[in-house]
Amino acid sequence: MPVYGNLIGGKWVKPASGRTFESLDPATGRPIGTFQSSTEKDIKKAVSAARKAFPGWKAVPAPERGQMLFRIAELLRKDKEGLASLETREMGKAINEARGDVQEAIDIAEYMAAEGRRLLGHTTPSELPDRFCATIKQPVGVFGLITPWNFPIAIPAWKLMPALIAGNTIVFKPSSDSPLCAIEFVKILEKAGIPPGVVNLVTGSGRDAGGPLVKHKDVGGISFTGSMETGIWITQNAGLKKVGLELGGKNPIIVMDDADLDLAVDGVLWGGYATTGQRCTAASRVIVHEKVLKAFERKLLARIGKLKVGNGMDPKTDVGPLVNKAAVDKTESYVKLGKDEGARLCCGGKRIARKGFFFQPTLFTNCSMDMKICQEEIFGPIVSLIPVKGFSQAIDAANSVDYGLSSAIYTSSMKRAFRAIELMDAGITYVNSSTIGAEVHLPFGGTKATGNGTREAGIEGLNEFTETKAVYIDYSGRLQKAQKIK
Ligand code: UN1
Repeated sequence: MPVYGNLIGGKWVKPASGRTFESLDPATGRPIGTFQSSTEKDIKKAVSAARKAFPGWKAVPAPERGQMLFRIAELLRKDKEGLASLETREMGKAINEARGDVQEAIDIAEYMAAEGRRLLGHTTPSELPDRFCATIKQPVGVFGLITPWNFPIAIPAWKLMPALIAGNTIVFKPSSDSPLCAIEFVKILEKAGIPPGVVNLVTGSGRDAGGPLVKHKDVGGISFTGSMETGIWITQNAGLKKVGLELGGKNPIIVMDDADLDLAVDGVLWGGYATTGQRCTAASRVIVHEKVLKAFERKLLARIGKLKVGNGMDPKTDVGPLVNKAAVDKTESYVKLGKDEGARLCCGGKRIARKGFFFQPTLFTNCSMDMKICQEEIFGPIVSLIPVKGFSQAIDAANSVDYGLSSAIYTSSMKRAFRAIELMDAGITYVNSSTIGAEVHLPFGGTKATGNGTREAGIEGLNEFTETKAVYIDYSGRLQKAQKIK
């Protein structure tokens, strides 16, 4: 079994604790590697390496940093197939989706590489004569990145690429369910010429490695994607650091009575069961106009019956395993809860008796918004149908959850589409398309409990990793006072 180290100051090293953990292939339950259980001591070393590397990295002209990001994109493209298979082996998603995950990393690398020649500030007039005013973007310093396993290359890339182009140095703590993807990704950054100490990688648990990173006084910012509970803990423990959070969703698809039902079925299948429901953007609630409920349910059930559950490496697989045993237990507990709450189970509902962590694609109907299965993020292959009487009830249902990440409406009415764009309380709204499939040059993030107002990717994604400095240059040769002070 290969044993992997931490990357600190350009060297692959063993941690202080001497303890290790294994990452399992969720399709077989077999381990694929041994990794370091790091603790505060290792985090301290990594932060100090990042701090040491910061002035040098900040001084590299941004277009030159951009060249390295272009090289990262090139290397990712070259190794796309290898990385995609590794993802499937380590966290289970269907191989075709794993390719998409690597592609998303290539896309953001290229997008942020080009930012090396922009990183735009703005100029603006002064209220005084002979004074020039402008803003510039500066790096924050050492940034801590804490990432999940469900997009084990794309999400680290969403954070690493803007952080790097802006001139930050990094301590990266990946999920313990996908450390090997993180390690292989970081090796590509090394190969592309990112200097030693600029990106440091420390594996280990959230409690023993993530916690000390969040609390470290020399870390200027934390970017986290994961659960709401951990996100709240971070805001309470990060002190005055810049904190960027993406904390999941309970994303609705509204299906109106004037919708193309077959198109909507495609969207629900893709949004609800792709990545086995393990996306922050997964469509876990489908709010259906009662007039079309029966017809929609029938069409959807027929299609769910055809989904092929299996090892993600099989190109015919639609739905891979869940990531680990805990995820299977959690999904199962929500099936029981749904039944107890009075929802009607249409199909699925059971773990699959074979090696690995498989669960049947599951559909509930006759659900109502007061049920926990319609309120809580399950992160498994469960979709709930919620009947409504009309448009305004649909919007109310869509908005009556804590989260606000993604949302969608299927309708042929222009008026309803635009109303929904205006009224759905979420960071993303799709019209006649599913809740998943965000593109990297648009901002990604959500309202309410999905986060703290930051956005990743797109031009807005740079804000999380930069400080904006206001600059005043006075060329009058005398002391000038603003605010009309004489
Ligand atoms: C996530 O699940 O956290 O829009 C990210 C999508 C993907 C990203 C999902 N591009 O579904």
